Amino acid sequence: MTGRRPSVAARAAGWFAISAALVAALVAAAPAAWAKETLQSVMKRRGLTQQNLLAAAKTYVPTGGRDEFVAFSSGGQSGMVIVYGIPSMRILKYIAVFNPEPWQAYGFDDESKAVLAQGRMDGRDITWGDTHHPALSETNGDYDGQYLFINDKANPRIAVIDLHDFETKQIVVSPVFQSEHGGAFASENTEYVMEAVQYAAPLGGEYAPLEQFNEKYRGGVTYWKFDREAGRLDPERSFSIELPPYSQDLSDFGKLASSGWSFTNSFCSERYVGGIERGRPPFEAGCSAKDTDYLHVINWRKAVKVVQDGKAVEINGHKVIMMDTAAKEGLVYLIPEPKSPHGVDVTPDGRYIVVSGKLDSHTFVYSFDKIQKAIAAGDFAGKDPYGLPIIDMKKALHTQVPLGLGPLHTQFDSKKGIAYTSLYVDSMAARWDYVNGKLLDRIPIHYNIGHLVTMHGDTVKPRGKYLVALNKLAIDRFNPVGPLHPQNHQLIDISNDKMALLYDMPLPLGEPHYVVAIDAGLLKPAVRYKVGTNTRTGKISPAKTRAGEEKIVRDGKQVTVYGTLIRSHITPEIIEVNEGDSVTIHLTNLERAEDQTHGFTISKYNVNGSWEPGKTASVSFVADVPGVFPYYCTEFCSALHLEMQGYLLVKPTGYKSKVGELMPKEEYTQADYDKQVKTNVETQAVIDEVVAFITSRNYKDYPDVVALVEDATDQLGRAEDAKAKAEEEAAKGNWHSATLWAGQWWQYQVKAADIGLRAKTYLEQQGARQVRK
Ligand code: K7E
Ligand code: CUA
Repeated sequence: MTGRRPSVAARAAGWFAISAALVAALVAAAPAAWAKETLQSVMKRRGLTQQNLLAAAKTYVPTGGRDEFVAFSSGGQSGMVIVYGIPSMRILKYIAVFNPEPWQAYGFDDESKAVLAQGRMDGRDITWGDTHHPALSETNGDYDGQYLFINDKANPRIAVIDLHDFETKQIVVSPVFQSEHGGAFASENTEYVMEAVQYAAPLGGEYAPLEQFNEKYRGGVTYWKFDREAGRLDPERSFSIELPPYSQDLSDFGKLASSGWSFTNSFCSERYVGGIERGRPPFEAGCSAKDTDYLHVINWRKAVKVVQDGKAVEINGHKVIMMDTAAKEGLVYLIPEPKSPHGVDVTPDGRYIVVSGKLDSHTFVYSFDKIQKAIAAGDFAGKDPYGLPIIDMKKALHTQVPLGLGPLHTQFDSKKGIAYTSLYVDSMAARWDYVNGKLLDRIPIHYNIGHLVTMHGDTVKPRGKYLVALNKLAIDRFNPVGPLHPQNHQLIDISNDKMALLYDMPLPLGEPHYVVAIDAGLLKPAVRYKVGTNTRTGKISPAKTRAGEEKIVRDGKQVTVYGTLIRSHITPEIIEVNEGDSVTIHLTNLERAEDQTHGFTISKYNVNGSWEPGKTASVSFVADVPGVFPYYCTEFCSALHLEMQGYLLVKPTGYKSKVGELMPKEEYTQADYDKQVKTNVETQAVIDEVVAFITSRNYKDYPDVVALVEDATDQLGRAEDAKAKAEEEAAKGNWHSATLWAGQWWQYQVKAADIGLRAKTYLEQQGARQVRK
């Protein structure tokens, strides 16, 4: 054997030692016992009340348990979406949307870079987003668990997340707005996703001085067409409606009784332009001078026809219905609404529209029926300066209810006619009856509640049960972590006559604005991809590579690597290029086992990626710095994870290789093969034991275990294939290849054993019954 390199035998010995240790670990299990504590003694020691225990019992999810609902929270300035479970309030995932996130490799691999590139504006990368309103896709007005949309208020954009894998698939940039806020909201069957302007500006991005505010500055609302088949928004079939410069705000789609209509608030119908430095009142005074602002009532279904009839103009290649057309065609109506409103929320039956004015202690309930009657009768109080008809407030109002100070947003209960409204100034949540106009109950929350969310609370079929208060500041609520505090989401039980506070959850990732919460059973995310999937397009990647097809292709200065990842090696293990070469590395994760993700990074080249089972993704860089750069897998994926490594060698320009540099060949022997087979036989004994346990229990009654058994069976099938290959090679006396295949056979066995053991533990914890065979 040569030099300082350990021999094959020595390295193999290390590998086998690990296998033996693993086998031992797989059989061992012995929990340690500690002094006994009782519920009473723990309550005393921690100073807990009966009330606390009740709250804990309502939120606690035992190990292995699942939450009843899954919440999707905007991540505010983080540009992400936060996913957490209700009632446990455990964070499950951060979904990267508008900015790079290394763990998901979003913005690191070429495929996701292409998604982020869709969000570029004026030729510039926007490396953050101010996410406000997530919206779940709907079928017949209820969540269907398929897609999630979210807006970026700062840079007017909407993103599409596919809930099949919780990945961002598309970002669309508003072709006409300079900022937005009233989005994303989905129509009853997700035909359209809405996005409304916030701060008025000339449509399409032109310059105009503030002196021309009334003439040139405009608001608007965009209806993005959603192509469900493609799972993408279709800019070609999307359109906007020009609106007055009233600072449009939140919006909502009508449903059932108000199907085909949408509603958008505004908070500065004064059309005030500020200018305190020019001796004028400040924005906040100028924008709240009048007692009322305008609710925009829009017939979007009719607007679709108006666009189809060719009555829209094009701005930046995007169809826009101008206000004179909107007025002539009867698309937009205005109704005065309480001063500086924020939320507008349509009731589950679609018959009422709830509007809260931040500066009015009443919450206003408009009747869709009355609005329609006024429109049909042509009964208008006048027109605004842009010719849009105004409906008299009294003629549209169903009732006004004094709920408290600073009402903002409203959600609905499974009980008919019951709503919940956040009271920002009072720091309370109110439960009230919007049909009979009665306040029923109020609960103090910790501080400055913004949005609130009930389960399916903005659909035709709210589920009730829980309410989450999204508090703007946490102040003194948690262990101090410096001047920048987390936010505070408070879980409230709404299933009884009195609302009850259950739990405080710190959220340390930007300021969330809105949350939507769906019955967890409606989400059906995949556990693996079809081998070779480009997850950002959903199509099979042309760079898909199977075992044995790995190759390195050179074309001039372009080096393309087609590689694979599987426990516990990266193929190829050596990539040699010349200084200045352009390198693209396509990798396919060949694993089929659940959660068997591999990572890949090359030191100092800012190369990073994440490959979930079946995924093909690519990293590209210019090898402009010569040297030796180790690459490795960044996920602790197996007992031999540290060995999942390789070298990128970047040869300096003009480097001449010298004789003797070639690596000597090292081959496994029959002894190596026999040793591996012995380990495999021992591992198989462990597997057989686990299988015997599982099949002796009523495991089929546990869907989680059935899924584990399927996964384990799949791994065992693969172990069988590798075993057959190993034996084939051994029969031919190809000991090197035979040993490699025996190693792969063992890798599959270990995974199968590992999955089986998890199933066994689960059955033990659940107290599964013995069954007769
Ligand atoms: Cu913060 Cu809906 Cu953007 Cu209200 S929004 S609080
Ligand atoms: Cu693959 Cu670590």
